[in-house]
Amino acid sequence: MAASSLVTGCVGSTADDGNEDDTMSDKARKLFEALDLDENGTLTRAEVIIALRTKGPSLAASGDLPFWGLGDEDASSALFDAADQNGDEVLTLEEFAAVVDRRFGWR
Ligand SMILES: [Ca+2]
Ligand SMILES: [Ca+2]
Repeated sequence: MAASSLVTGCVGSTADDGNEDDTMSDKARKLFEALDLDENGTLTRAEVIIALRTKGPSLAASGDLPFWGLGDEDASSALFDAADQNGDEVLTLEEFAAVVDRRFGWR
């Protein structure tokens, strides 16, 4: 499996339609929305754990999450801790995207 196709795009700086910020990948945004079970715009630790357990397999099957990104409760909790940079026990999209984009190599 070649991963080279993942690193294309965003080479030009002329695209400026204002419809896309490049601070995070679309995949991170999509995953965040999938995990935000109550759709309030932030992720709690419980949401991350529950959502990855309930939705993770189907997200992985559809290519929206690496299979190796699936983990048990401890792994999900660790992911939460890694992402919660300011320690307020909720993840913003920005916090979440920064970690998953790096960890999953999406950006
Ligand atoms: Ca939420
Ligand atoms: Ca936070």
